Amino acid sequence: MRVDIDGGRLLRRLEDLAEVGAITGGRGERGSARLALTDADRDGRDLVVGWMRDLGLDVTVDVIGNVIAVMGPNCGHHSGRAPVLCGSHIDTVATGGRFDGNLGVLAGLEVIETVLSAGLELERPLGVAFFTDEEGARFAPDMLGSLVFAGGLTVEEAHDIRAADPGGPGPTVREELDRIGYLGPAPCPGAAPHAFVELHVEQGPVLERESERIGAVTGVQGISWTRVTLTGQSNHAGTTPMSMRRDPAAAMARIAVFVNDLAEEFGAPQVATVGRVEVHPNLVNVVPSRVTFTVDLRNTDDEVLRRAEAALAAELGRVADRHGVEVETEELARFAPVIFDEGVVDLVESAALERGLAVRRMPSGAGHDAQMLARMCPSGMVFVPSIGGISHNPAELTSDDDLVVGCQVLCDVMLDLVEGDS
Ligand code: HGY
Ligand code: MN
Ligand code: MN
Repeated sequence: MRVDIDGGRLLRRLEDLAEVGAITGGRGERGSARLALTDADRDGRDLVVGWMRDLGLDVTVDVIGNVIAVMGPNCGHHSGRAPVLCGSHIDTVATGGRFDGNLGVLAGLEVIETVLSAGLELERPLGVAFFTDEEGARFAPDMLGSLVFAGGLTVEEAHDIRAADPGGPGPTVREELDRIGYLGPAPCPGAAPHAFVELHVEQGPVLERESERIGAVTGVQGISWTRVTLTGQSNHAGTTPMSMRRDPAAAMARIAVFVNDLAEEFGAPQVATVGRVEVHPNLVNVVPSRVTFTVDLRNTDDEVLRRAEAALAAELGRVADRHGVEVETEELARFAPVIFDEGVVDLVESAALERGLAVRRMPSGAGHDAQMLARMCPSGMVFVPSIGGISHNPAELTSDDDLVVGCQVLCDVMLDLVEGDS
């Protein structure tokens, strides 16, 4: 079964949502800042839930704030069967683009509106979801909402996570869900969908470099987030001889270089990032007393990722000894690589080819909610190119044509998943 989506309507909704928490980049690029469970996230949620309700969808909010909207009797669907679900997230990093996550949710809405307007009679319903705190930038780990939905973390544990706000720790997930009005009644783990598909911008350089339009995503690489706290002794920057110092900033710098060199030595796809650094007391003429920083390590091969983690742990011990500082580490996220359902990957590839679109099978460098839904049902993803491979940056950009064809492929795959029923 095939039906053509309304690309203009999709693009308009993307623009409207981008205005919520709108920011501009260094060169005037337009992005969005809607950190999880902030007022901006609430406003974005309210806008999208309004669109879901306008379509007559059955909208449920669960205990971790995930919002699932499914075709039901109010829009003429009566099968009551498990839905073919799509979706992603609408929370962003603080310097977010307009498409990361948002595309997958609004494309899902577009697919459903197209199917309803065409009056298609389906064997099972379509649904679209947005999951809480996919980014993990404010509340670690990332993909928090879909992890709880899939039963990978208890609601209680998730509710107690505190915000890594400046001068934090900040409020808990539960307090913030309650404050923004999204502490919902629906239980987690949630009901398993029949299948799940996520459309997402690639956020990397591959599709653009290879001049392909669609990525049939084969899986997601492993993710390891560690928060490291090094404690030394604050002292006078002018009077303290180097031999007397216990300087955690110098130690942190050595670790940052170490993980960068490690990734280069291991080679692609190993990556390493020190993305967040907090120095105390952060003053020009004071040897710091404490430095807290994060290390993000990723690899498609879990065994290699474990070697990288072990190398980091060993180096932390050596550098701590050298600088006379204490080390504390906390695991913020640890997800093994995920392989998507071969049948869904095949459907993405064949739907793209049927539309005459150059397509490639490829792993995802970024984490996504689909990797958590893969614990519950056959799941997969559709990628569209990111111009310049840039993301987590207001400069994130995908052409209108690619946004629209991505949505069309999502529509085709979802209808194939409905029809592929036994
Ligand atoms: O960290 C990630 O890969 C995703 O953006 N949450
Ligand atoms: Mn994303
Ligand atoms: Mn992201």
